[in-house]
Amino acid sequence: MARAAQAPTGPARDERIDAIVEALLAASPVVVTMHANADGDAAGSAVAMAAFLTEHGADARIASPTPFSESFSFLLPDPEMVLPAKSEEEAAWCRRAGLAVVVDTSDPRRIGRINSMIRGLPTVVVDHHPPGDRSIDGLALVDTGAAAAGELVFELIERAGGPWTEAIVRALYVAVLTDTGGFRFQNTTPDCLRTAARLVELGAEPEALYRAVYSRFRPRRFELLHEALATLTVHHGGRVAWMTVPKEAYDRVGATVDDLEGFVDVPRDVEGIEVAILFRTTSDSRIKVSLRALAPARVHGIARALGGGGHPQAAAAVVSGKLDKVVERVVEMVVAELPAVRG
Ligand SMILES: [Mn+2]
Repeated sequence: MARAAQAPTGPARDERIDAIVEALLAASPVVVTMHANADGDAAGSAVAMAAFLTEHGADARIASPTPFSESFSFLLPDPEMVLPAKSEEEAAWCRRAGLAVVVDTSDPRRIGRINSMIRGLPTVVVDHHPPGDRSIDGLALVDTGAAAAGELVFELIERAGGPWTEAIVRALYVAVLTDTGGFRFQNTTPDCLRTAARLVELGAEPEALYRAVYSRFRPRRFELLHEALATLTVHHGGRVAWMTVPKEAYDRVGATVDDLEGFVDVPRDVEGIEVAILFRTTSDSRIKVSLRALAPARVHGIARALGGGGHPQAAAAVVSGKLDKVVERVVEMVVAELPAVRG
């Protein structure tokens, strides 16, 4: 099989999509996976893919490298769609599978422990991240022009003629909604809005799904945000802003990663900002660095240099070191990479 690479265009793209649909509809059982710490796009794309395959008569289940996000479990039409993590059932499923489908990443490192479990299986990769130095072998639909992997899953299901069940429609709407930050970011293209429009025609309910994703925070999240806000720092003439999540407060309120949803939008929403950064201490005492940029500023190069990855305007890395030292180092890198001010 061809290595994952940028999707061809025109008739070659049509052929690739046909080949992928054919591969998807020929296999059972199928194991669907996505990147660790799945966001709305990874979770939504995986659920839609598994539901689509199930509708076509396949036994399809999700193997999630990290526990399936509580925030997106409402998308699961059946909680059993996700294989119990690190179980014999999960291992047996991967051994019996005739196909693996990887969504929202092409990087074998980002699917963590699942990578060795699907090694050797015929694989379909559906992704919209810029290809990195390593990619999962397989039949790939990788299109960095897509706002969300969910937009590409939509294209595949459309080519297969549906069906557009409630579970599929909701999951894909949430995929596109979340990866565009609620249709606010630069990746909110006409194509992505057309996909969203089609999903609404097919029954997706924008307000219900908006509330399910963005308006279901526990009070402890605001307690943590209150303390994090005290760390908000604006730097370099207002071009860079960052916030840190105090580990002591995180532990005290019993927060989980789900409680941090949207925190990076705080520095991102500072007027005139070009790069926003969120720093938090992970459970193994490393520092997770989330970077957001307003074009033309780009941050994926910095994330890569730190051992992470992502998109030009949204990227992340996990680095070792003391928080204040990591802040100093990353801010220095960001300032050095800022485009010159014109005019
Ligand atoms: Mn995505």
